[in-house]
Amino acid sequence: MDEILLTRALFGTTMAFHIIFATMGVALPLMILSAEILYQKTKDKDYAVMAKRWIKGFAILLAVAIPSGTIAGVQLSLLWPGYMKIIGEVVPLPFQIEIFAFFIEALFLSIYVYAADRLSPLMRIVSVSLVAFGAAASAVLITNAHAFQNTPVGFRIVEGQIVDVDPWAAFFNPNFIVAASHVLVTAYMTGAFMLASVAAFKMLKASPGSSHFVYYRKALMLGLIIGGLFSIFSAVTGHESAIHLHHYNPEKLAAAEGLFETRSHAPLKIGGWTDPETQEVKYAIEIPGLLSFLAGYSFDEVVRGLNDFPKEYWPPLFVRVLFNGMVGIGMLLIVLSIIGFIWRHILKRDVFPKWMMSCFVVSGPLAMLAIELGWIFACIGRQPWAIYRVLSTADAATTAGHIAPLFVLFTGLYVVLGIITVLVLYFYFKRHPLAEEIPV
Ligand code: HEB
Repeated sequence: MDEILLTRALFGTTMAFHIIFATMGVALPLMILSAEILYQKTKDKDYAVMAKRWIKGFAILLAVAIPSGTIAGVQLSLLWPGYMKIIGEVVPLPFQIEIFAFFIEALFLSIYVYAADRLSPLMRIVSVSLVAFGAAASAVLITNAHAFQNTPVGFRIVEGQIVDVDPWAAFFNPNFIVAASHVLVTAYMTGAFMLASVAAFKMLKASPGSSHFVYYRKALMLGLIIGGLFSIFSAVTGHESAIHLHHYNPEKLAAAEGLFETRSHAPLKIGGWTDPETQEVKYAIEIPGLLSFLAGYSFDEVVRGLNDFPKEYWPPLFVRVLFNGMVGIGMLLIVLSIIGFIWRHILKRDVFPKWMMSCFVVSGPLAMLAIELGWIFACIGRQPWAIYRVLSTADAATTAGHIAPLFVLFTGLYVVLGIITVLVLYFYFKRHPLAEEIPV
């Protein structure tokens, strides 16, 4: 493997690992807040227990999110000096403000974790809200740097020098709002489905009708309802992201859709894979005109194809599979949460059929997979650029070499850290079973 590919693999592995914990770190406070509010409203003690147990899980996951995020930050500077030079000169703001967001989150988290029993109901809600706010702000700010890579504005390069810097223009780059909202809502969606998965798994082990079964069913429904709502928002913001690509990064959209010739009435192709030889998408279901319609709300909308761009600017064509995987999972989870909701709240059934339970159990990991696919699609689909049309990935990368041993070392570290996290979660909740709070 060449050094640049290794550098990308190393950084990509770090990000793929970090994003799991970052996502949970953003989403869990919202779930805890929802349980808190439900408890204050209904006085149903189950929800207080839920908030209490979720915050413990959240604290454990945050303990991995922080060091892995720190590794990501350090690797950003060490592996991508060319990139950090431009970021440092043009958009340092998101990284600087993020430190404050992190302080708010950490401060109110300790207040809530260690003093929840002594806080008034209002102060409990205020502190969890501030934890949620800090976490969301961090996610939005970091996404800001990613958005700048897609639509870099707020500076000019004259004879290799960066001039006319306007950091706020760079901060409010055209991709910012779209990307930040998609990242935020998909994180909330994923956290909710992750908790739904755990609840469904536990329900399968509890005897129907028991107090524990009822507790887990409440947790499952809370996860499904919030997850379902946010999966609809994910589709809306995802659709906005696609329109954004249509205007600002058409070769990424063309690669995602396997579109080679620029045309109006462009069809939407679902599934399949792109054959670069024949320039066709094989084994896809084609819906005539829909891509044009989705991109511009008119069948006459002209969507640009890959052949409009020099071949060295084409993203790898396999990104289509990543994109379809993400969209497919999103659609599936919308349907699943609607079915679950109808079954429980409209048909008023107390137990779910086995197949539905199995779907609930896999819903969380599936959503997390969609997060990974989304990030990989967004970043591989931007290739060959680190900063679109400004800095190539090759120019951004370090030339120091010796990446292979680092890659092996860090991958090993993540495997070990991942296993330890699962064990810590497992043993913590085994030592503190639900029976401690709610008699069977
Ligand atoms: Fe997504 C990304 C679309 C769903 C996660 N997305 C993305 C993109 C697009 C989309 C176009 C790219 C952007 C750029 O690059 O700029 N989606 C979409 C759609 C849908 C979706 C249409 C429907 C359904 N997603 C989804 C889901 C999830 C996601 C479900 C999870 C859960 N994505 C994601 C991520 C990303 C994406 C994480 C990365 C970031 C950005 O934004 O970029």
